[in-house]
Amino acid sequence: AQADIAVIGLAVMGRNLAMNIAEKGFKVAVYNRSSSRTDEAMAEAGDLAGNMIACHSIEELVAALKPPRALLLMVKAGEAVDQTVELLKPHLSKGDIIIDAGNANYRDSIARNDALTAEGFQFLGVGVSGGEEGARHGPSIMAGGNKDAFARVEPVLMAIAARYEGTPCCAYMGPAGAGHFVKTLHNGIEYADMQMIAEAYGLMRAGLGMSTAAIADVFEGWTSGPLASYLIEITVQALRTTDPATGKPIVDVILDSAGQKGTGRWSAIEALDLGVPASAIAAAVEARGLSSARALRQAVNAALGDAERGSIGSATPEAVADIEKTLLAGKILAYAQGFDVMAAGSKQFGWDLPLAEIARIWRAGCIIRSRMLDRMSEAYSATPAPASLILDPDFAGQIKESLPAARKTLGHAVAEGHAVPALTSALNYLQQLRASRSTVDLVQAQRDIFGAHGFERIDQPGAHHGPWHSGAE
Ligand code: NBP
Repeated sequence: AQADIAVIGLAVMGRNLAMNIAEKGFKVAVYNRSSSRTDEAMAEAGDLAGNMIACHSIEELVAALKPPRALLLMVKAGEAVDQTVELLKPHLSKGDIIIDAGNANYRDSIARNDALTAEGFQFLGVGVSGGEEGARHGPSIMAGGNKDAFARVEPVLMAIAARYEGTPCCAYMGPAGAGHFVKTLHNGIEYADMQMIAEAYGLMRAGLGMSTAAIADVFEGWTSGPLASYLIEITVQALRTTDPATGKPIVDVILDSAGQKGTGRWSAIEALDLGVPASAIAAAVEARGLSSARALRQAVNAALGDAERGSIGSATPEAVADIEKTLLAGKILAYAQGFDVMAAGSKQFGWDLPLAEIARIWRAGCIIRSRMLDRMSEAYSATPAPASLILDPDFAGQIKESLPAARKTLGHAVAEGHAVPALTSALNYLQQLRASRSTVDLVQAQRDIFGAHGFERIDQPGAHHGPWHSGAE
């Protein structure tokens, strides 16, 4: 036995992770349910195959590993994980570590951890972000599970992780479930960030009447400003690409219907479950859902006519700067919501999630990597940590500075018939939060009328009822 770790599941993610591990000088045993994929992965690995051991059976795989064995699963999330674990178990020894590095629901990771630890095995639920490129050259890695098991595989995970100014983007998040919970929120924030960028693009295209090339120039300018991020960079790439078949910008021939694999939706569900508003994330998840409801969209379009989207102004540098500020405020607020959900989850499950560390390991490798996360990491390093990112003096300042532009831009956008669900959700969230008095006084009155729920008064302590029922106070 000579392999340091096994990678099981050699589709896009698994084979790239295996090559990454091999490149860092570890010996990695590789296995895939369909053997042909194992052979393909070895062929693709070229020189790196020298550090890879191709295994065509579970027996071979288990025999190739140094004890206590570490087996990293990169199979399709869900049942495939349980089926693979069941196949492995009879061949494993107590203390062997099973690592699920796919996009598991964190509740499944907790259940798998409980079941496997009861049988004497160890389990890690590890969130890996960065897609194919990240897996190959350095992903962001969020690990949860038994601390000793993490320590055993830490050298491998640290070596393959992305680096930000030399520091690996890999950290221990807490007990089982914590790693996949954080990865879920990463993806929820990713949905919001992407949707908001798309909305800003829409405002420039249909609101300011700009060409795709001109919009690409604007986004390119933003790559060196406060919005600097991987997602803005790939936006420039997308907008600059021409469709070889038609010669049109490729975005103009891509069908406006997006799928989803579940993690964005899970983050919105968790937010609702924990009672934490994450309206910008939820709006982004819903926008994807609506995009894929094509038959309904076509029927509504036919019944009500095409949306008459009007101009929100001319394409002046000021109008474009206003959209940049709108996106900046929206992005900070969406991230604030995502971090709030993590803070609440941490409290609920007793995890003690390291929020500063999370922002730190998201600075490179993952899809939402951005300059802003550096500042977010600093914000959460303060003692005491801010109750919300909005309360960090620097982010508070940025929001305050951007707010007039956001209100103006989104006001025009709504008046002129543009759909800007994520950006307006973020703005509404802030307007509600900062209002000295909301309209929930009326809701309280309604609740008391139909359900005698009672209310507090602004001028007297205690519970009160309105004078609507006979005999009531
Ligand atoms: P897929 O999610 O497409 O899964 C394909 C792999 O799962 C193949 O190796 C396949 O084996 C294996 N598999 C299946 Br399907 N059912 C199985 C079963 N019952 N038993 C054993 N193996 C089974 O691969 P992926 O896109 O590389 O993603 C892997 C994981 O990483 C997923 O959880 C995904 O959500 C997560 N992830 C993906 C990305 C990304 O950008 N793609 C990013 C971050 C995380 P076969 O070859 O025999 O069919």
